[in-house]
Amino acid sequence: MSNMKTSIDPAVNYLLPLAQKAGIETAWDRFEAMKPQCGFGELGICCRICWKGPCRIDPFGNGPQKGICGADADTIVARNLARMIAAGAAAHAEHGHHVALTLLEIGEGHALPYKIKEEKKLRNIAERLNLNPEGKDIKQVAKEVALASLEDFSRQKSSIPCNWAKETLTASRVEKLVELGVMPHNIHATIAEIMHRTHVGCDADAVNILLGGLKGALADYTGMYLSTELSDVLFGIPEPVVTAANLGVLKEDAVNIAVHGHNPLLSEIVCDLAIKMNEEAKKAGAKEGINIVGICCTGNEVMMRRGIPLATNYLSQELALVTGAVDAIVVDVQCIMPSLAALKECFHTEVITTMPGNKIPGATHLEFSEETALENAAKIIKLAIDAYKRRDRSKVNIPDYKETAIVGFSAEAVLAALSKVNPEDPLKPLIDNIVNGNILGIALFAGCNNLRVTQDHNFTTIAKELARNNVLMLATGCGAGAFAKHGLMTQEATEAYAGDSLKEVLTVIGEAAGLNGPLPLVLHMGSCVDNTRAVNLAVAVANKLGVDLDKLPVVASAPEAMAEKAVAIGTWAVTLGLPTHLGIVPQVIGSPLVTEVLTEKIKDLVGGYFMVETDPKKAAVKLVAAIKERREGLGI
Ligand code: NFS
Ligand code: SF4
Repeated sequence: MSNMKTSIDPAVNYLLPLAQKAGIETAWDRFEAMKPQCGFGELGICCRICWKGPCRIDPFGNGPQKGICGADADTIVARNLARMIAAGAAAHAEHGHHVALTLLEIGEGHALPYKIKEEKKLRNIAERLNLNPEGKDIKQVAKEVALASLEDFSRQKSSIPCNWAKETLTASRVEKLVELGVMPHNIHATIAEIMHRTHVGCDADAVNILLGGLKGALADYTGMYLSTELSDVLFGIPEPVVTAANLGVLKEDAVNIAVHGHNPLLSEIVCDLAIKMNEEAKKAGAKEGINIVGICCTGNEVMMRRGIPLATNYLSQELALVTGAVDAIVVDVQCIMPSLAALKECFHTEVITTMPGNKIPGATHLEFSEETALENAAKIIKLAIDAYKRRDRSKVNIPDYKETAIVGFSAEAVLAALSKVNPEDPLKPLIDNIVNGNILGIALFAGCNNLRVTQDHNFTTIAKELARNNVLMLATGCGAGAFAKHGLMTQEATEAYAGDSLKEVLTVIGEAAGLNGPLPLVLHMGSCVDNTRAVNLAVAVANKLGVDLDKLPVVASAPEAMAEKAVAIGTWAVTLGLPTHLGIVPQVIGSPLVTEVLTEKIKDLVGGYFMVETDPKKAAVKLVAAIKERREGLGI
């Protein structure tokens, strides 16, 4: 291993040496073996779009400056980036599409093991989408909302923007995006458009391709937004709940089932059924019954809706199995390391894939469908109980590390807490404290883990610096996982790290909301698709102040970004007007033009821009500076 520390997570540092001793390979080993990584790829100047290639541009200027077809570095970099955005958008789109189709089935009265948990929210959504829900039967409302959402995947008139984009942003932002020609009318069509224009021999104008990328990012936003909101309708609006995070949440005397991936459709049913099948697990000898734990964003979804503890975030998913105590890991879509199935060779763990388009060789495939969700879940739990019986106790090593985490701060939950301070005007206490400087600004942490940096280190370092500077922090995805694992989603963290004025505000709100103390230092807003919850709040604040999003002292940061989805999210954050930090150097710097557009020129177009800074302390300084610049702009 190199000198760089692998992780600041004590559970990882406990388990990695054990894995090494046992000859079990992890992502950290494979990362070492991959070095040196390809410089052309790192700079984004390798093109494999057609079979005349691969082509690569010599970054030093001595070798080829054009691919065989004549595409230069700018075209190649822009095309590669746009394709990443399209892939990220496709991932979120499929997720949202799946949830919307499920809602439609329910609205049409088909027998599914789901029901509408949040009627009021559904009616609110219907109103927001201009569907006049008053007096209509709830099933009818569900059907209309589902159809209006599905319209965002099928609309043919390109002059009509997606419902979920148009109705969730400030009017001035919508106007600007329409003017720039980057407002999507159809999520799937926008993804297809990017794939077309980046095909060999199509769009060669880097800036034009990047504009296509912005549109793709907004399609991503649209898919995510509807995914989050419709999931709330089916599974409940998250409310603050106290739970725990890190691998110490696994239990020696329980059938441990890890749910991993992104879509709550299956994991919700697994959780429901686990309660019913608890006795069966006990009969099999597991004194504590069934213990469900989460990984990645499925973990975030069930954590914030049900208080299910989070086992770990992206990078350490393999180590969950190295504990020898996971009896089954059930995965759906996205961010699942194919290596999990190989780990099955060393342990008794059942690795169960569930989605037709997400199989892993060596895993057990139990295909999920909405109609058979209950049977699927029962089979999964049975497999887990059987595996538990085979568990080799001599291989069990549960690290004794877990931290308390208060999670579940949906936009509704934040507003509910604020309304305890001011029932007539819940946003007022937030806005007043931003204006008077008690809260310097707001930072949204998102994104993954990446082996290029020490796991979780950037997140915690930046957060502690921002806290000292009185910045209110929100987090989602594996970033949220990092904060939960390291105890930053606690009241103690607020006491320890928040600057005086931030502490005072968090305490007033926390006390009013009945938490007997401050709000946690970092507010857990959910999975990655739930980044739109933060937009929801930001738009409410912007509308109240009568300004657009690019005027607010709000910033975003993805200190360990990795996935194509993260590229898409980062790009829409910029497009919506936010200064957005990346702690990983994006694979674009082989084109000075693209780099300049994304970090500078784009500011004139949309107000937001990317800031690249790999040093977390310096990143915090830059984020604070960006917030202060916005404050100056507002004259506060
Ligand atoms: Ni987001 Fe969630 Fe994690 Fe990154 Fe993957 S799990 S959707 S992509 S790695 S944060
Ligand atoms: Fe090379 Fe052009 Fe083909 Fe890319 S599209 S591989 S640059 S010939």
